[in-house]
Amino acid sequence: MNSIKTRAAVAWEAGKPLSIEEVELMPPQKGEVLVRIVATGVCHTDAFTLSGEDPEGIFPAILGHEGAGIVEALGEGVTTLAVGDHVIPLYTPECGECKFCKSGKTNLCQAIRATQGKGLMPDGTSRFSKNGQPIYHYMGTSTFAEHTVVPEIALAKIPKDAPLEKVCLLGCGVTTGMGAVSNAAKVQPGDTVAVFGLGGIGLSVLIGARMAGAGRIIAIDINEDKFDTAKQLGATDTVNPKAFDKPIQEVIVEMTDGGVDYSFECIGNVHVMRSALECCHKGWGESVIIGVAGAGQEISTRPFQLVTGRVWRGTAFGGVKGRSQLPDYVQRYMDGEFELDTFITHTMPLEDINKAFDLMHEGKSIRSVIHY
Ligand code: NAD
Ligand code: AHE
Ligand code: ZN
Ligand code: ZN
Repeated sequence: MNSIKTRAAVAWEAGKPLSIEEVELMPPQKGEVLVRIVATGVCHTDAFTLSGEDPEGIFPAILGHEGAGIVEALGEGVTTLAVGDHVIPLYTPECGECKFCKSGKTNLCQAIRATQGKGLMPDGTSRFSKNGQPIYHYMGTSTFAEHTVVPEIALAKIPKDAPLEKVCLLGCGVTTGMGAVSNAAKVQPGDTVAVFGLGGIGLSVLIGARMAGAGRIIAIDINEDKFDTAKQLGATDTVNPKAFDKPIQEVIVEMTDGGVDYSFECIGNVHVMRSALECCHKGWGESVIIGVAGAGQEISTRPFQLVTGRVWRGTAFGGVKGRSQLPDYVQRYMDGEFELDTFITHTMPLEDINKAFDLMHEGKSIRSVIHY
């Protein structure tokens, strides 16, 4: 197979709009797969990396990590996928063989993490280029291209009747939020939950909390436009921190007779991370960090908060093992256990992808989905 030309949104440098270009894509090498992306969501993490705040951000790159598509060609030695299979690219792969996969304790497969973090395929090179200049991959997925090359271990095979323009959201946001509830927190019926940030991630936490049978679900955001959707998805209370002249953790502690059983930070703001921990109940409350904070930022609290029984933890991709567990999320969606339409506030062609970033920054969208 020869190189192909494909359309992509290229991030030439941090802080600049993406540029829609025709780029060259080399064929899949050993253990790699060529995928035609049918649809991709735009996650806040794409905006985070584009902003220049990501310590691993590297340019020029083709961003995007919340996609779904169809296998078009196989590299040498690929045995678990066939041309025509429907797939979701995984920024957290699952090799099944590394120490992490075998531990049974984490979804953070490390088989290709080093090269992935450098924007390269596992052999240390890029498949994308423009006029001979290499363009970096992003999170091993680069779904802001109509065609992309992804390692076999970073593709989850999904049923062919799943609508790709919707289940692409299971490639990051919705799985992350739902998985954080069941895998990281393990919310139980009757538990009280606080969710900070009501974007795609926080709203997915709400879905997970409702499905887990949480009693009270407090949804917190400084943008009150998010409250109707939050209530629709299961929030019992909505709170705008700006409406109070005291720290939001004090407000939540007073509302809940001492604090919540579980809180989730879905923003990426280290000050809110502290509030999310400190609104947890003394003795047992647990706070899960999902939001991604910029380079050089650190979290802090009085150690006494932990000495007195609160727990701080974090999760990537909701603790979900992509190849073995993501197909089940797709099936649950197909079975009607939860819906995705509420998340898809905007759809647009690749040519308009910069609008998706504008809408996100203006707080007007939950998810924009790009249709190729
Ligand atoms: P988003 O931009 O759609 O939503 C963020 C929400 O936070 C918005 O509704 C915004 O109004 C609200 N917000 C901002 N500042 C606030 C404040 N001070 N107090 C209360 N609310 C505030 O983002 P998203 O796509 O839902 O992503 C959320 C975060 O999760 C990002 O940091 C993203 O990078 C991260 N993320 C992490 C993982 C993971 O695996 N850990 C996966 C996906 C996304
Ligand atoms: N590269 C950043 C961190 C970015 C980050 O935390 N990414 C999450 C997924 S966010 C998806 O929207 C993740 O999976 N992290 C685990 C990993 O191995 O990257 C940094 O700070 O360097
Ligand atoms: Zn994401
Ligand atoms: Zn592994």
